[in-house]
Amino acid sequence: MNRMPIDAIALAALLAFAAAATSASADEKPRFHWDGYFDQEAVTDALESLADAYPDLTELTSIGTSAEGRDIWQLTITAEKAGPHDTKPAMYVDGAIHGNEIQSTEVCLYLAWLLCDRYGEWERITALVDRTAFYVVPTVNVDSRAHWFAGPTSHEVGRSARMPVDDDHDGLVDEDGPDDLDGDGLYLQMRVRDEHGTHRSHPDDPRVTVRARPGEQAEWTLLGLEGVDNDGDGRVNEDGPGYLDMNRSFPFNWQPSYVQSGSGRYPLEPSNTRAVADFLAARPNIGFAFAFHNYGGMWLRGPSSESSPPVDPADIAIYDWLGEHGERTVPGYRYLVARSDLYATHGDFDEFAYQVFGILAYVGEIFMSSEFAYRGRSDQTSGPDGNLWSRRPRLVERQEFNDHLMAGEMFQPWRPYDHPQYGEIEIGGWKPHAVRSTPGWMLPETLHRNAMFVVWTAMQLPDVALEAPEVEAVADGLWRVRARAVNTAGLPTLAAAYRQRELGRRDLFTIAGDGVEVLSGGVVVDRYLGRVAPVEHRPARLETWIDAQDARVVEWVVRGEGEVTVAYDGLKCGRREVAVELR
Ligand SMILES: [Ca+2]
Ligand SMILES: [Ca+2]
Ligand SMILES: [Ca+2]
Ligand SMILES: [Ca+2]
Ligand SMILES: [Zn+2]
Repeated sequence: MNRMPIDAIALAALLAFAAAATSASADEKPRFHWDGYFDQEAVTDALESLADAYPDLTELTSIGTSAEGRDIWQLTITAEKAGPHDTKPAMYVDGAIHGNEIQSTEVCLYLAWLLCDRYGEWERITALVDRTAFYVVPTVNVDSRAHWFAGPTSHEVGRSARMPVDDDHDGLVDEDGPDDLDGDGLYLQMRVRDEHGTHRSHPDDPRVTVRARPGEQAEWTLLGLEGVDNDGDGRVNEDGPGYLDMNRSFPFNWQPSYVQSGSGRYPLEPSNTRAVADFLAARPNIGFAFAFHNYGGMWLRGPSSESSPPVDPADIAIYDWLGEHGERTVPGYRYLVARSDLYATHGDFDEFAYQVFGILAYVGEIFMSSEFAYRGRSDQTSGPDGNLWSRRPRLVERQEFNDHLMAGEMFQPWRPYDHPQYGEIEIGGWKPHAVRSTPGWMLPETLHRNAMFVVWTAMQLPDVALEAPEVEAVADGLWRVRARAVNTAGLPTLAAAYRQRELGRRDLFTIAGDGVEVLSGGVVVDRYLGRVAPVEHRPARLETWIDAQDARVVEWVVRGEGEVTVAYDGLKCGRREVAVELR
């Protein structure tokens, strides 16, 4: 099959990184090269080849289009022969709501491929794809990720939605973004020699510009991202493409731009986030969500801001339990609380999913700068937590990594440039891949570990079985029916937030039969003493839920004869039913 197309400009940025490619093996299963990146065209090709190769496991749809008209692809993965996707507990996974956080898309693609490729080969993956559904949106911010690969680009640009925003309120839109002054396809950094400036060259590596501490002679002032004053307003690069941060645009605890910049004029202003919100609303079977970003090596849970309602302690216990597995699955990652351990955000996706839909959610921040490792025993010390770290400044070590592991391809040496506004300056610095992207040759393990934490979490989605009800005659034509539903998985059928905020219907434990009258019914609150909490109305239809690795027992008294059907029906755990004879 074809080599994935990477256009010429992107190729310059990708030099040191393998280009993503696909090929068919003898068994016609699609094979992908996971040691490189997929541009948006290659993402579409990969999704189409998965959909073509696995028609019984996948369904590829577009959930909407972006501002620039690109499809926002969504791949459903489940074994259709074991039931339609919307009758199964489901996991939602997305990537690249921030377009420059590129490898989040590859994690989604890898997950989708892994589930299809190992189906029928790995027993637990097969069972999982039979029992649950995965909804994968590899790239939410399709426009900016496409521009990031097309270039010119920088690790700093491409986070925003590609929607025109007048950032400086001068009546002109996107009139002064970064400029590729030397035409190398990269937006690099500018610096000017200045003994009264703020920075100096690091003595161990003059390529590294560090802040001058008190008493140290400054050498440089940093002038920001490469560019000129395009509109003659006396400011440089003050209004680039965008700026609207889609992960501040969700309609829970949303705040306007004067509270939090980049949130847009109103919630869900970008069509991308509207498509995601509509998708969640239309899929009440989703029990858990992952949104992948970079970087920092973190599994983040809410609450996201001071003004968010607290996370229910029962849900925290689940997050803590899963988070510990997440830390072990991707060594070095930390499980953290977004608000208290990191920074406050308003209108972010995972808070929206949790608070509005009762979907437990993690943000996965892929990649740690400590992975740019070049260190030996002599420059390590044992920290209080037993970890090792380098004594050298991280940026110096990153240059060593650049030199010895990447043959120098991560950094563009400083070069003089005659700037129309600043005069004699220098342009250089870290290339687009060099800061927040996993180097291509390190990607396969990163993708696998992150995807497997999603897989393991999906294995915890509620797994409910209904046992054969017990029927006991209490009088002539009068029967007591006792039924028991068991959830053997690690997640409850409904999260505590969902139950306590009444975000949707509860699970229904029902009994029905032709000509059978249900006189009373209720949940058995003490299995040993047989105490029942009877409901006053509609006893045939008991509203309930089941905790993780727990059971729900109910009891009805019915009058009649023949067959009754007992069912357990939950939005997030599917429907089970069993027929039983009244005798
Ligand atoms: Ca403007
Ligand atoms: Ca703008
Ligand atoms: Ca300007
Ligand atoms: Ca400019
Ligand atoms: Zn992000």
